[in-house]
Amino acid sequence: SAPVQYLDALSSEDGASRAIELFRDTFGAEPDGVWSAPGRVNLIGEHTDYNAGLCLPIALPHRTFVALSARGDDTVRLVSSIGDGGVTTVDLGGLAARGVHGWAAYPAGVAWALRENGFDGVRGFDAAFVSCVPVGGGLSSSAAMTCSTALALDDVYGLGFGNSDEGRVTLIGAAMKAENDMAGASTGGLDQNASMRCTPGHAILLDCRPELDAFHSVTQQPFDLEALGLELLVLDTQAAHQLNDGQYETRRGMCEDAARLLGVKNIRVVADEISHSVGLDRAVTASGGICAHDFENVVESADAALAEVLGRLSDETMKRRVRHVVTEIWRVPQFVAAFSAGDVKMAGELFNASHDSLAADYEVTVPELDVAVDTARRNGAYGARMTGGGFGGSIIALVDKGQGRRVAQSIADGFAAHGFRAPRALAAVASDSARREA
Ligand code: GAF
Repeated sequence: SAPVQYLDALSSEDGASRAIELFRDTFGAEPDGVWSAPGRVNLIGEHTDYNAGLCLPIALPHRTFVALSARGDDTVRLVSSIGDGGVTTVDLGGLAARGVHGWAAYPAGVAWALRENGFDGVRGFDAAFVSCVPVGGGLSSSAAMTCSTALALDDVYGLGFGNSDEGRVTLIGAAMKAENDMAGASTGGLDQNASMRCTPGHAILLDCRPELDAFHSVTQQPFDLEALGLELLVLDTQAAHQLNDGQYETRRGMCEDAARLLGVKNIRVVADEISHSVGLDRAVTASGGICAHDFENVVESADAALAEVLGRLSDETMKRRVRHVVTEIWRVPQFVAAFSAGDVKMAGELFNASHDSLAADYEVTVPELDVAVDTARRNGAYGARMTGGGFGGSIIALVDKGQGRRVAQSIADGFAAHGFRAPRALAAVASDSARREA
């Protein structure tokens, strides 16, 4: 088949100048500034965020840039390089949840959410978006848009949250509210935290327990692929991905039902209780690696204890959903420990186990994702898995440095043979969170 296409990231200069140009052409004025926010890939910890679990995302070099100006009224005017160049207008006055449709719900929803959260000083704005985060690729194009908007509004309306990690948590709240209540995507916080809190060269270990403050919810974990002679291939399968079509919400609802039936406030409690009772938590520490000599026995005991808990549920589908969430939460610290100890084989196996669980137990994969993962594994990847919400979107594969393009091509060839759309590849290095560009 044809050579696999790589999606390059826009440089800061390019992204900013294109956004300024679109703003000028559309609104006939200079913007107050340009801000940007990245897409993400989650290394492991999928469908755990809304279960108060653990995730491990990095920010992509691929970003959404917004040139934006404050207005003195309640009008929002939006234009995007991805659209047809037309301007969408929204009136913030009297706006209610689900009151905006299409992509405008995301940026307009952020201003609406900030006002709903009590920041009355936030008024209308003009904004021009330019992005290199593939839309619908499961790489958080939505969060890149809401987070770049939140940071811009914070700046032009002088809220003062953008300059600290703690303050950013407030902006994340508004970005999430925009997605949940305006766009109707009941997402859980992984994407917005990644876009707002990641730092170059690091993944964030994100602990989604709602009781944690900013200081305790994120720890920066060095993620240096170079040092291990590795490369992380990201491949957008181009199988359409959408989070507001009911499937995501159904998964989320079933997890909440399961927690109620088990008498716990969330599934994280189940994962932690078992982990503690069998010593899994003591065997796996981020600083000490995986230290139990009898690690396999510990994992077996954990699985047995989990089976016992699942025995208290009667619905077979629900059992599998809970099993995915609990085992996935366990895999996150194991991956951190394996990676920091340079145990590439184990890190890859954890990728594989995560994908297999998402496919068999959580049922959020599609044939394109399974074929891509399978092809990557057969072509030398240490491990491969879908990343993000699933139902389409992207995979990631841990491969030897210099092998990414070959593996991507083998997947593209496989896709051609299956009659799938041509996939697109991205080179992933752990990049910076949302920032002001100009
Ligand atoms: C999507 C959601 F937006 C996230 O909140 C998260 O649940 C993810 O799917 C699955 O881990 O990206």
